[in-house]
Amino acid sequence: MPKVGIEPTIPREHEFESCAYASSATPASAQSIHTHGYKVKMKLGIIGLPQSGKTTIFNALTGTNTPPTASAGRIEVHTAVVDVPDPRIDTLSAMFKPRKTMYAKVTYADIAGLESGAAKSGISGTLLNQLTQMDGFLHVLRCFDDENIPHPSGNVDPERDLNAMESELLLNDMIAVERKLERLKDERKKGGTDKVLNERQTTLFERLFDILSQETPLRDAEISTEDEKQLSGFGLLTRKPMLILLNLGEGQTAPLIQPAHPCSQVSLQGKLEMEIAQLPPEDASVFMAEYNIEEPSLNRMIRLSYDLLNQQSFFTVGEDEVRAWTVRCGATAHQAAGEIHSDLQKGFIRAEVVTYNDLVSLGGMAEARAKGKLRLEGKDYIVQDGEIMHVRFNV
Ligand SMILES: Nc1nc2c(ncn2[C@@H]2O[C@H](COP(=O)(O)OP(=O)(O)OP(=O)(O)O)[C@@H](O)[C@H]2O)c(=O)[nH]1
Ligand SMILES: [Mg+2]
Repeated sequence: MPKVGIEPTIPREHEFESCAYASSATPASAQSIHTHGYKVKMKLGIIGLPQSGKTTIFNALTGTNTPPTASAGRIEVHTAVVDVPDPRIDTLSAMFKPRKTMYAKVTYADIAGLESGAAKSGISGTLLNQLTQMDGFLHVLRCFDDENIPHPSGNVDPERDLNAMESELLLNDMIAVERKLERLKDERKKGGTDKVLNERQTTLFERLFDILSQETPLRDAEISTEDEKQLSGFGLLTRKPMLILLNLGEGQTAPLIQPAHPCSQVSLQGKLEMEIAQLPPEDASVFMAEYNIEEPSLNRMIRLSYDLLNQQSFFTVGEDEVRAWTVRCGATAHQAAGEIHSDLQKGFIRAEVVTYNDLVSLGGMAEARAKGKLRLEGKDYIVQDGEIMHVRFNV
């Protein structure tokens, strides 16, 4: 049987890099977040008002201390590839004792603070360029009070801040949609363009404009897969999924936030989480035991980020490597194979599939096969979260 001889280049854990852009320049290079061979699939932009704790959260995610994101008229964006903690991977790794263990990954970008009510013309070009490239947002809401750290609006009020930011994003989308409608109108006047496409897009963007006029974010709108295609590359901000993160002070309980448009929420003590992340692992365990913390809340936040983007994991196991791969929910076995390697997709014959629970309770692939728990699935099989897959292929 052919062997899979792939050695993807993989980033170091928590690898991050920073890119600095002069605020006047169009950052063409901002398109790519290099991760040394690792395909960046999900980029979550950390957004929020100035001084809400974005960099603190970013530092908690990376266990580092990064410099500030805005200084002397420059906008800096720091990105980090972060492992998605998954106890299933830990168990599989203990079972197979592989040379390498790979978790699924999420990429976070620490983006400079957004001022609310910035300008009637919308968010500035450089910042907007960054935001449109994200697949979703982690919206940090300041809940901690600290008289030494002034709040840009004078006092702490997370619900107000949430609404202000939503309005900002909405306004920005309205401007973008309006401009698109104007361009479509110009095209119609000039003629010579694809009339059917123009009509289709005009209907779609007029509908989007109506939705936005009612102050409804586009993520709440029903948009057909066909129409969705028209929007790809358009970077509408309120279309992107958003996870709200309540950044609590030490010992503070999470306030009740009732967003006008529901979003997933998670709360954590950003500064405390950052301190834990910066400790050596032994000290972190002692610290967590003292504070009665079972697991850093950050882990929960990372898992929620992963779910937010409609992603799921399937696993490959062996002596060489135990690894979580990321596919969107609803992906087929054929697509999942392509995630591992294009040869596996091209030469796909069958996938051997076993559920995580069966594999763990039976103790190994051979045992699962003997008990008839290893299913043979074809190209169109819809992969389920947590399944272990072995692709048979021939190229
Ligand atoms: N007391 C307290 N201070 C915090 C907490 N989280 C963040 N801070 C402090 O608040 C200040 C701002 O935090 P940052 O993480 O730099 O905020 P930011 O959102 O990145 O700010 P900008 O990049 O300027 O928009 C820093 O001095 C942090 O130490 C918290 O939970 N409690
Ligand atoms: Mg910052």
